[in-house]
Amino acid sequence: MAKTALITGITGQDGYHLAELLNSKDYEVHGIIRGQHNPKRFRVEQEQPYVKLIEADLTDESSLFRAVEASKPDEIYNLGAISHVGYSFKNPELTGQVTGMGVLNLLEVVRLSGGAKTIRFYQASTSEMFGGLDYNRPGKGYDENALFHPRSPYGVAKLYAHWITKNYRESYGIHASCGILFNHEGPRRGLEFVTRKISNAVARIHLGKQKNIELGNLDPKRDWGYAGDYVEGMWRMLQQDKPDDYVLATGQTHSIQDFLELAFKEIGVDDWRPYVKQNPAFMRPAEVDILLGNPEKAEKVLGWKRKVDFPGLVKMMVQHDLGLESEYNLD
Ligand code: NDP
Ligand code: GDR
Repeated sequence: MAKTALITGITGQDGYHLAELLNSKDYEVHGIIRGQHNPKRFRVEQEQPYVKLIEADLTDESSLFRAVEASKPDEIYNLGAISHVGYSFKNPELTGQVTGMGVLNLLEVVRLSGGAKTIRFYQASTSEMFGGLDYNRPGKGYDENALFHPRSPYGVAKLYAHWITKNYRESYGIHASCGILFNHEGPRRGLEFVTRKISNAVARIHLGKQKNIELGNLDPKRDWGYAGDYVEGMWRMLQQDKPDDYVLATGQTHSIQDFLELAFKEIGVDDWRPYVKQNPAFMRPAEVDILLGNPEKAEKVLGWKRKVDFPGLVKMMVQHDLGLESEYNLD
């Protein structure tokens, strides 16, 4: 019989890819959308008409209760969050409420609605929980047992969410798994994140719509993969007999300068430096210098492996934005 899934964060990057994947597997897909007038509703309705939208908010437990009642899910994927690290420094309390306490709200709904033994739960944990300081540098890559030292209100909220999910698994026997996902990007990435900001600016510079790009710190390194590959890993976690936590990563790390290098090469520019201006407004009070993941457990247990490599990812994003920016005048 076809399964039913409830996705929070349906309007986000991962929500898009996961809904596509589950629909291709004949799931009935429900998605939580927030706000009295969410401009992204139109996008979902146009592109993914199979998604049944339910109005709710992670900070409003009764709304989540109604969403679970209405959808009767076999699987819940909690992707909703304040997800921008820089923004979390400006709105730390809101971040705590949505990204941290929102997860508790949803887990309580699973438990109190009698779903502890019937609903499988995925929590979107993150590599931002590691932090990358001198005493816990990644070495060969952070795995599931590496030390946590979050460096932002976002990372701290996610760490609470991570542990409360594990706690509900241990306390109430909920089939709840945390995917500790390293950065994953793609053409659906929000323009506020550095990779998409660069790919979009490069396309606009090429088309003469923009002269340069303002960025913050260019030195940090990230383990960047493709979002379409990562949602497959989320799904696989919930198909296991036993719940557990898994790192999804590529096992390679690259700096923002590496990303700039490849992105500008895509439009035939060898030296990107004249086009990039540094603006302190995009710097963070505390930075995560280096992230590198070790996906060995997911590869072995889930049979998961990323398909798109770093050059392929940069190319995909720049080519997408060249198409988009040539077709539409978004100014
Ligand atoms: P996005 O920022 O693209 O999407 C976030 C989603 O959360 C949006 O749909 C947003 O809705 C929703 N949301 C925000 N606030 C609330 C709220 N109060 N109630 C309900 N929904 C809300 O994130 P991604 O798709 O990139 O990431 C998905 C999840 O995975 C997030 O939890 C993120 O923190 C985590 N993650 C992401 C990684 C990545 O590299 N992409 C890596 C590791 C973890 P709206 O459109 O209305 O704002
Ligand atoms: P990150 O992604 O913080 O890793 O979190 P982001 O793309 O925002 O930043 C990556 C690195 O780039 C540096 N940077 C800039 N970042 C942004 N956004 N804008 C800039 O102009 C800029 N200039 C330099 C940042 O300082 C940082 O070092 C993402 C999110 O998706 C989280 O939700 C997720 O948990 C983690 O990835 C894994």
